[in-house]
Amino acid sequence: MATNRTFTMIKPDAVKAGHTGAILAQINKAGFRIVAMKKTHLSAGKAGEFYAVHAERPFYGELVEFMSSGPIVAAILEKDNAVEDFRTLIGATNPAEAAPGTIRALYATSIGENAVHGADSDENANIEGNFHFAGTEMF
Ligand code: FUP
Repeated sequence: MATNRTFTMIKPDAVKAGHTGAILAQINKAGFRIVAMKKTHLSAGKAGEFYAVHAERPFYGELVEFMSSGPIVAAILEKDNAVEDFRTLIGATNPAEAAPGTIRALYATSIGENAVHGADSDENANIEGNFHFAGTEMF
């Protein structure tokens, strides 16, 4: 279900640097509609839960520390082909490999502090959206 929805987070580096407005404007201009959105600060426990799929990876500890280091903006976005189109809009995980003009090329500083998250499948978009939002917060 919800194949036209994706889930994103503007990460602590980009929020701290004051890029929230510019990133939301770019998302808007690319044709995504905001279904749900909030500014929040994940605890280390919650960040660890969100990224549990990476628990065995060597960067997991740093990832959890970074994602709980400051406020984020979480959002569910809607558009035809949302997951794939949003991955294109944000660019490669490593900003050094991100296409020019993509959000990560513009605002990310490293592979670890890469400005934004984008769900990688319809299934994960749904799981991640439900992790952050109740059904009554989606419009
Ligand atoms: P992406 O789907 O592009 O966010 O990338 P991944 O799911 O592979 O990784 C999730 C997050 O783990 C990245 F956003 C940043 C972090 N990461 C690292 O810190 N180092 C790596 O080598 C790979 C990922």
